[in-house]
Amino acid sequence: MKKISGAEVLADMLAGYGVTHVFMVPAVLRRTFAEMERRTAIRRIHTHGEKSAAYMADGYARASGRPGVCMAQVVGALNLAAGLRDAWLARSPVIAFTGGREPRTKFRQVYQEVDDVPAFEPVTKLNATVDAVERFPDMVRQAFRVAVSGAPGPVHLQFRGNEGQIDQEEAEMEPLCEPQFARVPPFRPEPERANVIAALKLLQEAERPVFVAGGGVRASGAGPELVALAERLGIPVATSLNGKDSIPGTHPLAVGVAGSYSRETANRFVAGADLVCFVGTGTGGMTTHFWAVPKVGVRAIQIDIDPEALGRNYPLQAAVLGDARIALKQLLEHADPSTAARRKPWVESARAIAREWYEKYRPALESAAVPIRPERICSELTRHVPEDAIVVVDTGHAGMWMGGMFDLRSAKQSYLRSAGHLGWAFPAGLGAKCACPDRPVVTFTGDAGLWYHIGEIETAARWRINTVTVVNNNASGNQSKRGFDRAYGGQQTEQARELWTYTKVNFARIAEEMGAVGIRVERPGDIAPALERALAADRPVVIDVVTDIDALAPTAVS
Ligand SMILES: Cc1ncc(C[n+]2csc(CCOP(=O)(O)OP(=O)(O)O)c2C)c(N)n1
Repeated sequence: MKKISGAEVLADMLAGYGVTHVFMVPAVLRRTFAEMERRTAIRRIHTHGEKSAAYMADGYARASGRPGVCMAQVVGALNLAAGLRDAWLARSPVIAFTGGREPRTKFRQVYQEVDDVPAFEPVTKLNATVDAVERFPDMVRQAFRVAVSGAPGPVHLQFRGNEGQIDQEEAEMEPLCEPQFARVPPFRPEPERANVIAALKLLQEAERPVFVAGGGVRASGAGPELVALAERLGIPVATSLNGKDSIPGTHPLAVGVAGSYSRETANRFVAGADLVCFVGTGTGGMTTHFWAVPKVGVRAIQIDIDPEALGRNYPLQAAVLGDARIALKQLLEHADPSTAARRKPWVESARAIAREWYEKYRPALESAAVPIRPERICSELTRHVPEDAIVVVDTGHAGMWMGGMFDLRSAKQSYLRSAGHLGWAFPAGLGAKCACPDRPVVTFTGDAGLWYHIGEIETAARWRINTVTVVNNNASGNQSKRGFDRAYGGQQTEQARELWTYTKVNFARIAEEMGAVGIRVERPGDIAPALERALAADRPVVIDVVTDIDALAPTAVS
């Protein structure tokens, strides 16, 4: 076998696994980048921070199901690790490469170096070092295998040398790839038949059952099977925020997002169920409003690929271990549609509750107020986001507004949300666009969210990553208002506003200066034309919507 360098192996393997973009701040694995140029078509997106590079890789991974790759030299490693937190929480297959310590200079106060490996431990499924160049092929294969297998998640490989200079060394190596592990899911384990039958019996006998679908449904591509089963048996569907795109919000059986950043009617509906079937959700605090919706003790079924998730928070009547799509398909094969008759009143009540919600919120959704109400932005997005769009949403108020007030209209639309980190959405949207260049990407963020990684507007413009970013600009992080009201015993002082307000800024102008298109919107009637213009633009666009600082999203009901 011929000797080749680690750089050649790594470049060939990334291309072999179908990686189209890597996201990083230089300088790391420099020779690998030179080999990428010589040997592959991989785009090397250099960003304005390692955290945003990790978020881009995360958006890339969530949009496509293919691992997103991000990198940092040793001094940026912990910035990168910080960016893996959201991917870890959302179970997103991100692969992080960093430069690391060199045995010859360890423990000598060498420039920029600390022991970074332990910091990756809580946010990775695999956290390993590559100390001998011969190990490139098997360690890279293991990185892909672990990232996409079971419940997916981030992995970290630290390459020897502060910039990963080990990549210039040579050995006899074969850059063998395993295409099976190039995307989620690599396997579709079949559940045990007896468990499927037990779950089906419970669903068919129930009078008021509900599905709660999570991000595992997206990872498995199981949305169509879920909707088909719901239709066949007459079972309404609520989702977690991460699973919002399991069913279009406009579907007659959709009751909306349950949990904390939710739609109140979804919580009321789930709370009234006599049987809850969780599919691909970790039944975590956000999905269940801290285990209040539904209450622990409700009759429950769970379908998950992770055996440790089954029954973790809700004791189960039936547990189904396996791939969500396969499990739902098997349920569908055996389902008896005649049992749907007993759930007719329950399905009717789901429709009634949905109508009731629209009537209650219609004034806000259609509000002509200036400054603009965020509900109006959500409703404009419901109507005007394209049929095949990827919608990317930040956390905090952005998550609350869009979780509760925005509806997906088509099964071809995707919804990706921050799992808790403010500032995630804008760079994640850029990553999503890199992974799916033919689909429109529309990002919704608050101004505090945009500030985090505002420099990446320049990255988007430089690389022509043409996303549309809608900024709910109230010159504040006003989700914090209620919390500070409480902290001040009910009434904040004037000075307390220093803690959550910002300078009024025109983001459209900033965007223009960085090479993007900037559109400032001050009247609600101008939102739709702005979206239309933005979606047709040949550059990234920031739509700066001036909104009401006093608008607070409704809090979850339980
Ligand atoms: C990394 C991180 N730090 C802090 C928070 C807490 N946090 C949640 S929402 C929020 C303010 C959000 O402001 P903005 O994005 O402008 O939206 P608005 O509330 O004004 O609608 C903050 C600070 C967080 N979620 N993530």
